[in-house]
Amino acid sequence: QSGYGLWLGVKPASGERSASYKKQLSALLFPVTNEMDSIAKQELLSALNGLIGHTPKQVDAIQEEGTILIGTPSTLPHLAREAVAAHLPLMGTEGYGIYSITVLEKPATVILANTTNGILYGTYAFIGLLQRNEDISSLAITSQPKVELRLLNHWDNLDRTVERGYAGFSLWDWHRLPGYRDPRYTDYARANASIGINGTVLNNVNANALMLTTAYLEKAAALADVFRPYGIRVYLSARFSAPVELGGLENADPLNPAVQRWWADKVAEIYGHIPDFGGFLVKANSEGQPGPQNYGRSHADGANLLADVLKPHGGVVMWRAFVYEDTEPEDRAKQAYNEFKPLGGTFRDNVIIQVKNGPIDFQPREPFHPLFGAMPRSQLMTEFQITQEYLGFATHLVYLGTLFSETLQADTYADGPGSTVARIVDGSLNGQAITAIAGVANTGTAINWTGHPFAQANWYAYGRLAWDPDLDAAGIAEEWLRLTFGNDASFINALLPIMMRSRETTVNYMTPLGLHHLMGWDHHFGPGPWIRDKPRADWTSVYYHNASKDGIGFDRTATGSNALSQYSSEVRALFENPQTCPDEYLLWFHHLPWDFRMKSDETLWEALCRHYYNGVEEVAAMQTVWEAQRGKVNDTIFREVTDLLAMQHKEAKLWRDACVLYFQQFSDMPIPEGLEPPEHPLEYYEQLKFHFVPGI
Ligand code: BDP
Repeated sequence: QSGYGLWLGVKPASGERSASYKKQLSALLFPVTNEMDSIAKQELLSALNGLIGHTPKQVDAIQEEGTILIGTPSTLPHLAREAVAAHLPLMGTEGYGIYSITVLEKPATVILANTTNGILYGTYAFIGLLQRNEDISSLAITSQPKVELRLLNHWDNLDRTVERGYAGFSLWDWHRLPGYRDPRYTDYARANASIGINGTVLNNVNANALMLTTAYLEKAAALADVFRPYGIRVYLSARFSAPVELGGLENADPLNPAVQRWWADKVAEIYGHIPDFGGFLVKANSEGQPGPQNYGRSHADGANLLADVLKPHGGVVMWRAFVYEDTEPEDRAKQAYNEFKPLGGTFRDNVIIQVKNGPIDFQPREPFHPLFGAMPRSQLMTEFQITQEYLGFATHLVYLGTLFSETLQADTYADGPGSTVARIVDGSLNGQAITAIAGVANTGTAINWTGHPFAQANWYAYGRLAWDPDLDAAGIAEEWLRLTFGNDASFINALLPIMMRSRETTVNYMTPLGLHHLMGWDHHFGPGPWIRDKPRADWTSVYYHNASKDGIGFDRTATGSNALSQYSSEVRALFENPQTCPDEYLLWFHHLPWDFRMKSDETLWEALCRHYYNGVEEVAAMQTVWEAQRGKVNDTIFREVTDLLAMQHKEAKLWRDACVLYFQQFSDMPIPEGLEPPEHPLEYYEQLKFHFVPGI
């Protein structure tokens, strides 16, 4: 009822399917050799119990039709002689195959992998097929993750608050760790394993050095112990100045031998606690965080220091490219590229540069980050934000599968057409040795994990796209709907279009036509296009929208900041002419007069108004569709989503009215006829105060 079970809840299979599953899955041959195997087996047995009210008989050899065989070539050696064994080389160390075969002239199903991890993933995938009531009579699935390190990043603080977290407090009960291991840690690991996530960074990138003290390492080790049998490794955010704060050293200069020794000893200690520790995530010289530049050294010096001490243990460094110069740049969108591109090729082979999907900061829509494709001699990974910092928190229904895919499928043209971001992330474009992807988690102590019931879909979609960045966002949404709510076709057909449209809807009522960073000061709740006069210009809204009597938008062409020059010529050609630039990115790249003629033949002002008004109407349409689902989902979730949609509608209107009135001061043009005028004057919206907004 509460949504705690996520997408893993099992409902009885439909009558016809139930009968065929019973026949097809009457016996189980699954030699268990370790804890991970036994988890997989338990999962399958309990899923079958829920689906068909029956568990297969467990056997040591094939005796009858309808046996399911699960194993590796070493646990089921005779499978190595079957034709399906030819697929093993395509499964790597984490992939699996699920096939319908005939063994000893009897129809059987086999889940095959090279490793136990593959078995676990294959079993979850098979359970997913059953939950979705798929036909399992002629299966031929081979699947291998395209990305090696598939991570969640938790922005969790040691006091259990979560930076930009909207689903309660941190899951990690640091105070009672390591003594008490909350069963929820296991449920967390299970949910992640079911979608292929294999790593987790436990603490905030704005890191507290205490995380690296022995007391906290023991706590982290307890979590690592719980996660290990689910194939999940623990990583930590490292504070660059820890040698000073914890070690009492004079500085944290990466070229100082005492600093190098301190990190080497610390890393050895970490591996003593967590033998399979994954490595460090580092935010350095960004938003006040310490870093190598404090000592006149480069990001590469800093990253390589940590890479060298992790290397003997097999650990990696994920060094973030979300950086700020101390001095204000002419265009913040250009900074990461300016600082990192010249360092291309100078990072160690266990460093991966972690680049946000877009050049500003997780906005409802951004073009892809220009670093993708610009550093072919260094390893890059993408960071997405699953938590909805700039997308209505855990109140707005926004399916992010489409946002993630939009970036992943963006073509950088770095090596000709087809040089997508996905191909940089999966390593196929530049042949990078370590591939990785990160998502800033949206989980917390909320009973349903993510606050909004539909925000679970974003965790799910992130995991699926981390496994295969080329998966289709609609296919993932449908999978999630069916796993979460069951297989009622009328419900799926009603909700799928809503999910698929929801991100565009939010863009419409928040930041249409390429506008960005209009959110309320600091907490990022609600509209704040009037935000000005802050410690840095690039922390204000007026810096980004540049609205004045002569027009609106950020000129990033050659007549402006020329951020466009950071992209390849094909991408430049796509964006540089306002007549042909896609509407979605128009004001990201151009400053245009209010009467600019859009492709739709409207003026820019009319188009802007239309997008804002459409956004609100689309939320109202979502409410109508949801209302019609009464009785098809349980009452608790039905009511929760109903109420949240009503809040979303109200907040969407707030966005629309505040922004339209604010921009109207400059356009001096009327709100097009037929559109309902805002309820209040602009001053009303400007003086609204929101206290104790979560997530700061
Ligand atoms: C911004 C957040 C801030 C994070 C920062 C980061 O507002 O809380 O610390 O990104 O990614 O989106 O480091």
